[in-house]
Parts: sequence; C-alpha cells; structure tokens
Amino acid sequence: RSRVGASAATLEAPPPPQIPRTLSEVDNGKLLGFGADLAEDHPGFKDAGYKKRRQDIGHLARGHEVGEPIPYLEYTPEEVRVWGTVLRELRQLYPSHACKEYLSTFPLFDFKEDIVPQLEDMAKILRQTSGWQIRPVAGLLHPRDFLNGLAFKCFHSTQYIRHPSRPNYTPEPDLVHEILGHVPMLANPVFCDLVHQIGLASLGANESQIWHLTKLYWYTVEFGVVREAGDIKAFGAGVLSSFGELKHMASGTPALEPFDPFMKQPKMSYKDGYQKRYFVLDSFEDGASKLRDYCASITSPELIKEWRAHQSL
Ligand code: TIH
Ligand code: FE2
Repeated sequence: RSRVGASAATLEAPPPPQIPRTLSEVDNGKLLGFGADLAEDHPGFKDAGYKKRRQDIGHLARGHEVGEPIPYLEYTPEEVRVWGTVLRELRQLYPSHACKEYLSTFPLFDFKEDIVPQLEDMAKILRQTSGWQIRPVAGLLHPRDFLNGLAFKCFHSTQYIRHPSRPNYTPEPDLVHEILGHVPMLANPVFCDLVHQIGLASLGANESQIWHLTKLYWYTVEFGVVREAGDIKAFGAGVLSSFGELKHMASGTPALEPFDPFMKQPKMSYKDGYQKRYFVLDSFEDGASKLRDYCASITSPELIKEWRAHQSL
C-alpha cells in the first residue's frame, strides 16, 4: 500500500468508536500494564510460582462466559494468610478512616480472616443491594473496555491475590483490592449511580474523552476522599484496600484539592507509590452531582436512548 494513500486517509475523521451492545462484546482479553507479564519492579517478578499461579487464575477468567456463575477458587494457605493479614489491619483503620457509606455496607459481607471471599458470593450480595454484576478478568483492562463495562452495571474484577512480600500496598489491582476497596461501595445504590454515569458517558466517547473519564474514575472511585464533619474520609478503593495508603491519606502530608470534573486532571500515577494529592468531595451527593453534570455534557442523549433500547431486546 502506498504512503500517499495512507496520509490521505489520515485527513479523514477517525472511525466512530465501536459501541458494545451486550456485555459479552466488551473485550475482557486485552490487558494493560502488569496484566500479561509482571514488570521488573513488580514484587512478584522473580517468583516463578507466583507468576504461574497468576496465569492459571487468569486462564479461568478468560474462559468465563457472561451469565455463568464465577468459578470458585481454592486459595492456598499463603494466599489466605495475605488476605487475613490485610483484613485484620485494615479493619482497625476503617472506623476512623473510611466514609460512612462504606462503614454501613461493610457488615453485609461478613468477612472472615481465614476465608478468602469468593467473587460469586460477593456478586450475589450486589445483585440484591444495587443490581450490579461482577465479571472476572485476568488483569488491568483497556480503559475503554473497563469503562464500557460500567455502562452495563458490570464491574470487571481480578481474582488473584497480591504478592505475599508486600501485603500493605500493591501497584496493581488484586482480589484484596477489589473486595475490600470496591465491593462494599458497589453495594451502595447512590455510589453505583455515580459510577454508572461514567460508564454511560464512555459509550460514544472519543479517545481523549475516554482518557479524561479514566482520570475522573481514578480520582473518585479509586482515590477519592470525602469531607465528613471537618475530617477527610476515604471512599476510593485504592485507598481503602491499602493499609499504607490509608495511613498516608490521613497523615496530613498529601495535598488536598477540591474535585472539579471540568478541570484538566493531573497525570495518574500507577507505579510510584502513594498518591501525592487527593481530590476532596464536600459530600458524596455533591460529588455525584458534579460528575453527573460533566458526564451529561459529553453524552448525546440520543445515543444513550438508542443504546438503552437495544438493552431491553
Ligand atoms: N494500591 C492498591 C492496594 O494496595 O490495594 C491497589 C491499587 C488500586 C488502584 C491501582 S493499584
Ligand atoms: Fe480498583
């Protein structure tokens, strides 16, 4: 093919993004970052047994079909120990560090230190509280696929456990993060509605809008904090699932700024440790309404209406 032809083609508008009509059409195979292979700076990089385990669990996730129950996994004694350690330590910080919405749904799950929760059991509870579903995934998804999943009220979740050498902080999502960070928040219908807005807005979004939505997701759902009676409390899952980060958040060291979805959002840091700044919501309702306004500003009501019509078929 000639170069001339290729450059002529670039003058045309890029093709519109593919909008998934069913959850099965959301690609859960394309992985980013640590998903496929562990990087040199990953705590499990030199641990062949750990890598093998990750691959086996990832394989199960890839074979999962939408609508089927999520396969139960038998966790090893070492994995159970990691889960139990994190739960024991975090549980001590939650009453003083977690937002009230988190504290109110947390007891529904009846977490035990000697039993790693099964995604399928978590999914059953979410079905009854918020109507959300969980789909297992082998690692970090491409942002468009992950955000599109949210439009289907589906949360893509990893099923492997962080490396035992560093239970207090991991640079990527793992089952402990999904369960202690995301699941209790996803049992709150008001919070779910906020997350759903981001998902719906992602359906027809162009690349730069996807990138902005990813950052809005990052600074709220992953690392958001909320003001409660003059204190700062965590609702972001990346904070709630890390003993180190939860203490860091409350230490007075990181910068705190008001959350404004219309502003250019700072670069996200995935690998370089705790967040240097957190974005603060005045209240949960206020943050949800700001996000709603932003998402409405980039969404075409016709597109959403047409997409919803397909959903009921
Ligand atoms: N840092 C979190 C933890 O240790 O639980 C995991 C992550 C959340 C988001 C990105 S990495
Ligand atoms: Fe997460």
